[in-house]
Amino acid sequence: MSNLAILSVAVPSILIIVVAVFVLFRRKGKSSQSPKPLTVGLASTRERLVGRLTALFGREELGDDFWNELEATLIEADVGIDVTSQLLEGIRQEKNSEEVREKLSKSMLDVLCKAEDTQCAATETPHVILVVGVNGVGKTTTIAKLARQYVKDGKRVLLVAGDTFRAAAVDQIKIWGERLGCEVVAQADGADSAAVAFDGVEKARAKGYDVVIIDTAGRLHTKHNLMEELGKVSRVIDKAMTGAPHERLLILDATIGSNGLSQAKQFNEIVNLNSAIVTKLDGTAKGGIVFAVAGELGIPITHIGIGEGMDDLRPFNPQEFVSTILN
Ligand SMILES: Nc1nc2c(ncn2[C@@H]2O[C@H](COP(=O)(O)OP(=O)(O)O)[C@@H](O)[C@H]2O)c(=O)[nH]1
Ligand SMILES: [Mg+2]
Repeated sequence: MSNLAILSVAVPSILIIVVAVFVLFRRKGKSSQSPKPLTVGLASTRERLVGRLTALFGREELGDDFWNELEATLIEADVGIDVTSQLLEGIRQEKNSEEVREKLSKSMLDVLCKAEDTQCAATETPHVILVVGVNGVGKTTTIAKLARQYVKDGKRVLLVAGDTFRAAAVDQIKIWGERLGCEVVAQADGADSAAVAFDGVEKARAKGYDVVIIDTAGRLHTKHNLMEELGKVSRVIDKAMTGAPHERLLILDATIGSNGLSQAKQFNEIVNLNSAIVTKLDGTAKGGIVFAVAGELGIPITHIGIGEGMDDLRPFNPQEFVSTILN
């Protein structure tokens, strides 16, 4: 075969391959960039609640059965007993199911908005965020998702590998730092978590970072000494910058049920939580935990996690949340 013949076959083939690879990568990039709709992320909670409520609200008579079933539906969705009574208070005298539906949605919104009012605004620089929660709830991945949003907003973000309990945890946050282009403050595993946090905040102040996000070990809340250590981390950060950590953020896994609420209470006692992110709402029909956190503890929810993708962390919007799970 002459050189010309080889070239006439090879050049178009190479061109086709290059174009195919280009198209494939563009597609991949696009699909990972398009955020999942909330209706998809909350599909299980929505199906369960909408299904049961539609059947209930279709009834003519609003007798004891109706109220008992409405109460059970909310409790089974992890809204919690206290918040369920709070939601139904002032509605029980209603005779018309359409009115009940409207008032329920309004009181759900009230519970969320009341907590939302206490949301901490980033007024100081650097804005220091201490992230707490038990193992596996999604702390480190949520930190990466949050950091990415701050970076998109043009902020300089410093990550701190405060989970010094396991070497893998330090590596995990370093990898995220590299991917996101954020610097990571870390020491060898087994180092004192409070010392790493102190270094991180000092560095952020000296180098003019806008946001510092501190990862911590997912120690079990039942281990008293470990909770104490978390208290120490928080106090040491305040020494590095008075008033910090400004945001004491709890990451809560929606799939663990009512245990989540008792975890939240214990973390709250130690670090005085002022924000929460509920993750894995895509994996449960019990999205009512959001109301329990806001209503029982008064902790504002800043974001919700509805998937493993980088874009599956959404700023929490009470109005949108209530209308999605009820309609
Ligand atoms: N389905 C789903 N998975 C999540 C979500 N958030 C985190 N995860 C997953 O939860 C697992 C544990 O996350 P990791 O950040 O390592 O938890 P950590 O131990 O608290 O730091 C990982 O596989 C994450 O991808 C979410 O909103 N939805
Ligand atoms: Mg982690």
